[in-house]
Amino acid sequence: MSKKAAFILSLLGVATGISISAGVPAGSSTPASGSTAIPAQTAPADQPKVIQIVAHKFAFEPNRITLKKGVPATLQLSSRDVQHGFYIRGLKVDEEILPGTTTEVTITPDKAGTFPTICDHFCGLGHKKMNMTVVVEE
Ligand SMILES: [Cu+2]
Repeated sequence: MSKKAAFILSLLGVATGISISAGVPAGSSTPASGSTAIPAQTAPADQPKVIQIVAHKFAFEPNRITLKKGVPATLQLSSRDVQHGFYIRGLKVDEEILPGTTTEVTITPDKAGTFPTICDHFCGLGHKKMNMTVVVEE
């Protein structure tokens, strides 16, 4: 009885092993070949716009940026002093900005509007006033 159970289990194990090993190479090879072909032809047009934002007590520089709806943009966030946050509620962006590193986030706004952006990591007495504006144009 236990031998029979072990036999069934081993069959299941083999079957599972086959389906996993067959699925992984097929899935990973398709995107890899696709992404090598794209940069050669359309890399410049597809390159997201890069915007650098520096956080410090108690402001962001620049304190207003403009993006386009549906167009990807890469935000490079850095801090001049302590840890800050970067929270755009309306665009579902929530990042930590650590001193000494650049936090990169690429967003593609799906709606136009004016989005208040705040530091959501307490950084001192002026923290509550630390904000900027992200404008998304249609
Ligand atoms: Cu803050």
